[in-house]
Amino acid sequence: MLQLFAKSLKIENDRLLLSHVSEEDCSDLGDLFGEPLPKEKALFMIRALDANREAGKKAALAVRDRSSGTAAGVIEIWNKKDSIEIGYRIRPQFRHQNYAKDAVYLLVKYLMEATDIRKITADVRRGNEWSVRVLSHNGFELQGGSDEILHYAYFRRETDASRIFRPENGWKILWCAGGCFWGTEKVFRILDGVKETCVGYVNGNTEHPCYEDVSRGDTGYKEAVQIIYDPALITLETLMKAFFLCIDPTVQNRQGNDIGSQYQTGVYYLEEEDGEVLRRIFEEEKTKQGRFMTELEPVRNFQPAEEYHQRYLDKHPFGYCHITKIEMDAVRELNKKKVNA
Ligand code: MHO
Repeated sequence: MLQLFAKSLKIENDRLLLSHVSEEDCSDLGDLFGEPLPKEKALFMIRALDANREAGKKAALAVRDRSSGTAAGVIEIWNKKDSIEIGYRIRPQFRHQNYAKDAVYLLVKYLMEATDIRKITADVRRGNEWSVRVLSHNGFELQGGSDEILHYAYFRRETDASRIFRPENGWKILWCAGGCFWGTEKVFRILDGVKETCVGYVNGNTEHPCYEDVSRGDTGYKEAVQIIYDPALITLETLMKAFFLCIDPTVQNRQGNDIGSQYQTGVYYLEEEDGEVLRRIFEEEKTKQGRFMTELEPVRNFQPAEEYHQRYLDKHPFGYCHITKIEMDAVRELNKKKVNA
């Protein structure tokens, strides 16, 4: 696990400053640049970086391996007009240990908590699969590019419940957590009357979760699919039939091979009238099981997941899916039954 030299990083007038240098930073920076680094020289370097950043150029931030204390790499930061751009260099011996992933994770988290920056951009040379993985695992999305360069961007995530999408035209909305959301989304897209789906993180306790956060299992977020449906074409009862055909409600914080609180099953609703119908359905389901662990709650917040998770199994037909073909076929059968039947 890495640690940011957060003490060297200050916010002044909404700008990032690397103004303070401790003895400890000096040896880490020296180690990183491969030479002993006296405090004066470190300060000079940092001032130069600050001046560069002030001039709209770049600043840098070192990251250190917490257990060995060794400097692992440097993150460079460029201030831009409406965003911040980052780059990073990680020492070769740390490249195979997810350090860059951790470094970018910490930096994004730090910037989102300590500043009101809304967008972070990063460019990657085409073919640099390693960096593409680091960025996409941290919620960066591909924005375009040229023959040589790919442009990635991270957008500030909003989780305020008041921002929850409210469909119009009489369509309705519901969130279902059925374990890994790749398979759950596929299930609901089978059903006639489901107009739109979006995978994401539901009812958690942090401000701007990304996949990395949620995978750590301590945010309270569940992987879920947001379902927008036409109630004239499909009822809540049918949606719940599909849901219970595919989940195992007897286990907690787990579905199939996936274990962790992000895999907890649950149904989350917006309107109290839906809550009433759902409670009735849940009571009936409970009588079918010896143990019943599936949650039913009003929705508090929902954060759409990164683009690469959306319709994942369409993008990767042989990708991981915890729901079997037999279950998918049983869901497909529901389309043949009449609405309200
Ligand atoms: N077992 C899968 C789960 C992915 S899911 C989006 C994996 O570890 O990749 O949680």
